[in-house]
Amino acid sequence: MSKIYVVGHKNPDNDAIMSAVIFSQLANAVDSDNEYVACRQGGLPGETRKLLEQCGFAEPELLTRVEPADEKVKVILTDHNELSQTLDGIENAEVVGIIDHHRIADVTTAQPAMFICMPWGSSCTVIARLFEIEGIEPTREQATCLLGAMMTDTVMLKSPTTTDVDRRIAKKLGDQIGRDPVTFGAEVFRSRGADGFTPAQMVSRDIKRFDIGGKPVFIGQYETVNKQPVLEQTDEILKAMEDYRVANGGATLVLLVTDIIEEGSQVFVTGDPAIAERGLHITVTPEGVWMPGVLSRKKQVAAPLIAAAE
Ligand SMILES: [Mn+2]
Repeated sequence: MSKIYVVGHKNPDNDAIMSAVIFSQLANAVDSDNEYVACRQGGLPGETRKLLEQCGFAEPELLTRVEPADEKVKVILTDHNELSQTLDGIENAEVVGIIDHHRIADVTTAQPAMFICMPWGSSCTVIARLFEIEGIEPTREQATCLLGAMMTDTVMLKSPTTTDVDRRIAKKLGDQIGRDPVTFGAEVFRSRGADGFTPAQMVSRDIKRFDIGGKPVFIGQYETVNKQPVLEQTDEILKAMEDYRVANGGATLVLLVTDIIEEGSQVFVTGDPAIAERGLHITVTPEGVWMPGVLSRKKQVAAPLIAAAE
């Protein structure tokens, strides 16, 4: 029996944690030859902590780096396949699987591996589909966590990353737990402890590093149900962005303050603005640029930045 650690990306969001927790449970149910252990690379988002508590699921173990060993540690990565978002020392691990919904990036494996990546709204959608394929009905608690992560990752099915598969599975899970998915999703968003964050936390709580045009670019996203009180702290936010960028060696830092009710993002940039200006067709200003309809970091910000650098 080998232990296989299942872990989402750095600066975990709800989907990164829930995909590791629920996939481990599914894998333990179908594969008795191995033991799957859910892990996390950082602190739990507020809504994730509440959902896990409510469902009686343990907090995943903290795992941030892999040390060299005679027998390599086995890992499955969820919700990412970018080297810049994965475990430190990943070269010391054997990546036996990836479950994701992002672009295919730069994590490589030495051996054949399970690689399940679908262009859907969340990694938890992919996992809910795996339950269907395995012919296993998720428990009420599993359905609650899967649906919660689907709703935060798709901004209650409003993000352009949302597909018909997400809508179908969200309805099915919602029916199972007796909740309307969007109403339930709004509750999950509110349970995050909205707007109790410092500017430094707004910048760093959900930030991803990308290597774009050979340069390290950080893209953070802070989702809120009311952007106004956040924007009143613009000066402090810009300072926190610049502190984070310098401390982490970024060339550019882009922060989206996403208003999920108004359905758009105020975009702030520190460091070299050229890549953001080219990719997003904006002129960067200190007060930020309102981009209506921009809800998805992946599809509406990271992808055009990467495309503009090619
Ligand atoms: Mn995700």
